[in-house]
Amino acid sequence: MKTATTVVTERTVATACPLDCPDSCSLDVTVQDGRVTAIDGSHANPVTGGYICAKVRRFGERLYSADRVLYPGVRKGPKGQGAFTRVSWDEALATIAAQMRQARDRWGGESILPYSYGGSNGLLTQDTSDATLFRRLGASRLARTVCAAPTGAANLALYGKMPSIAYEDVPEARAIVVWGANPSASGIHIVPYIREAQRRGATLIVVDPRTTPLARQADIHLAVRPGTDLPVALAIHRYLFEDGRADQAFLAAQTRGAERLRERAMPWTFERAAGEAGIDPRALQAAAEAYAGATPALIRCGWGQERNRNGGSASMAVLALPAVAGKFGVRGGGYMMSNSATWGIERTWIGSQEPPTRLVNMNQLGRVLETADPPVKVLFVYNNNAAATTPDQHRVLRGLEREDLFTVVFEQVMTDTARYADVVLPATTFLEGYDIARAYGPISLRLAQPVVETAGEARSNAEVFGDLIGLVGLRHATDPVGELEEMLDVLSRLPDPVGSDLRNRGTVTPPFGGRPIQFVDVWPRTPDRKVNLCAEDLDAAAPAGLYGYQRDPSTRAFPLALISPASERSVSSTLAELPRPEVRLQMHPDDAAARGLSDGDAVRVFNAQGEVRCNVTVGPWIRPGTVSLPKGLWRRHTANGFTVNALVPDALTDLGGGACFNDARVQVEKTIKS
Ligand SMILES: Nc1nc2c(c(=O)[nH]1)N[C@H]1C(S)=C(S)[C@@H](COP(=O)(O)OP(=O)(O)OC[C@H]3O[C@@H](n4cnc5c(=O)[nH]c(N)nc54)[C@H](O)[C@@H]3O)O[C@H]1N2
Ligand SMILES: Nc1nc2c(c(=O)[nH]1)N[C@H]1C(S)=C(S)[C@@H](COP(=O)(O)OP(=O)(O)OC[C@H]3O[C@@H](n4cnc5c(=O)[nH]c(N)nc54)[C@H](O)[C@@H]3O)O[C@H]1N2
Ligand code: SF4
Ligand SMILES: [Mo]
Repeated sequence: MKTATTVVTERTVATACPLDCPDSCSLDVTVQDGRVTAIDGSHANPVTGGYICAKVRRFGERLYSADRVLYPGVRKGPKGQGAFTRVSWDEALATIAAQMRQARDRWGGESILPYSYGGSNGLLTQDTSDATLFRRLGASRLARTVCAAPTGAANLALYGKMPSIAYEDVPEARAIVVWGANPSASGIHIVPYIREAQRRGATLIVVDPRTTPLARQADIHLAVRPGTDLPVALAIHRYLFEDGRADQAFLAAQTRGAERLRERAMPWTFERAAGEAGIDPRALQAAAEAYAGATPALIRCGWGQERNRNGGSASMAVLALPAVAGKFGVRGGGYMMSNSATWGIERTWIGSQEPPTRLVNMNQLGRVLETADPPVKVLFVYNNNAAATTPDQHRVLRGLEREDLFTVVFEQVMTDTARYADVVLPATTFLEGYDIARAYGPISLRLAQPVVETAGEARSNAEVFGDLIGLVGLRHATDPVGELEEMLDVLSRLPDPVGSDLRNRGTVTPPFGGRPIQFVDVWPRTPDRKVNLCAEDLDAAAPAGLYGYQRDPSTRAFPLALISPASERSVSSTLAELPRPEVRLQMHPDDAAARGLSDGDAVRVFNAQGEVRCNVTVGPWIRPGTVSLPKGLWRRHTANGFTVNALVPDALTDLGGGACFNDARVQVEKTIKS
């Protein structure tokens, strides 16, 4: 007989969210009888302010979902079917080690391709023992370009990735330009600060093809055609130079290359740029005047404008605006881009020597799997869901279907990519292991610690890659063994007092109280400490030269620009597996009318590369000529099992080798029921 008493133990554990989101929230996780029952924001990180996004509040559902990978498995049945036979860790790892040794001996180390990106995005779960393993094997190197490559190249060239303005200083600004960012979904904790600035009278300008929540509340919304940010930003530069609004003293003292930037901006009058962007030239002029006339003025640059053929030069032109307009040197003035470089953390723990093996651009995975020589024989995917998140989905899937390819996928849940594995390995989540969460919006570093026991037989990256180093016979006596040792090793290699503070307090006091003023507290980290407005190497690398505009690739057959912005339902494809409302293509009423479409109709979105079948939602929140599907969908979310990346070309951006996610061209038509 059952007794009537149940003992419930409940505790709250403090940790941090390391997911690929700018905010890096501090969390309080409630655990009841060993299971996560609630996840909330805490006040440990002041920017978190006690609240978090709805998706991570649901992370517990992911921990215990039917999608979770619980045991190692080897494939049974055809690739992609997702059927696996459970095996022991020993057997799975021995198989992988044997495949890697064999590939290296027969085809050379470069036939092994590690494939990873943000995953948990922490400092421990990437570039630690994984890097050691693949370097020692002489594997192909991966250029991690799927995100932030063009903005990163721009921020590096201009400012040497100088720390950005803090969220807390946003309310000081009198003008705020939100350019290619939708923080209402992608980094929610900045939004109250922007609203506070507006309450204090700041002008808000939003540059985005969609009417995002902030665009709705903006004084000026420039709904540009995707890929036209470059002429728009250059027109503002032209105005600054031509109207005597450029800060000549600042330009002379703190910058190089201003004259060349001016020359390249000259052709772009407001009228011409607005024509290219499909916006009202008067609105563009008003935006330029509002920005030039306000002090402090702040630009929050996002990633939307980087993901097209002009994305590198566009990001350069946007980020160069505060230098030309003289907006630095005051609290709340300057720019915000990724703040991840603020701590100056070099990954010294993996040593500086990288073998000069071939460098594979991750945006061209499908192409590489089909055509590389020597061929890729072992693909090891971790911290990534390539089948859903990489351009040219059809080609990626064809590559993953290759019978002579041995694919390992190390995953928390049975993703679209994991279904293609020959061996699948279960990974821990950030609630089941250690990590170091580094924000890239606020300036914050925080320890994430295990909150609950691991589900099933899941293991951490540190443990698994550490074991594989041993199994392929490449262990050194000094290598850390296991997750905790790896963690302590990383902490011991971080500069003082970062490592010791993280160890002792779980966090670090950021420099300048986390609120640096640009050109007062922090300065460009370029070699000559100046802002390089027209870097020679980038000028040589860009196909049309730096600030050179490449025209819209629309054709009569495929006239609509397709974009795929971040969705509040997921972080990239992470958490997208949780139940969600039906996914729909967003379309402007004019485009719908021209195609005889009404809200809710079933459509095919197609181009020469592929097709996506889903329903359409028609409304004015997107500009005419542009359609939108969410980023991060799983194949199960559309009627035909393909997502937006089936339509995205694997072409690269002008700078940084980035992905052209927002540069697809498509046609849309009503699905004919058969
Ligand atoms: N909820 C949630 N949060 C996330 C993520 C997520 O997937 N979901 N992803 C995380 C990651 S990995 C990143 S990199 C960041 C991204 O953060 P954001 O930069 O905010 O993300 P996006 O939504 O990709 O792009 C922002 C906006 O750019 C617009 N846009 C598209 N094309 C263009 C263009 O050509 N020009 C201009 N001016 N705007 C354009 C889109 O309509 C969108 O509103 O967010 C992070 N945070
Ligand atoms: N169409 C389109 N596609 C896009 C974008 C877009 O704007 N449009 N945006 C791009 C951007 S900005 C980014 S950053 C990429 C992101 O693309 P991905 O790098 O593929 O990121 P996620 O989809 O979040 O997948 C990360 C996976 O890592 C797993 N993971 C997390 N932590 C760990 C761990 O500790 N160990 C292991 N082994 N696995 C772990 C998670 O379960 C998850 O499935 O997507 C890109 N794809
Ligand atoms: S995803 Fe972003 S907003 Fe959500 S909990 Fe993590 S850091 Fe905070
Ligand atoms: Mo990203």
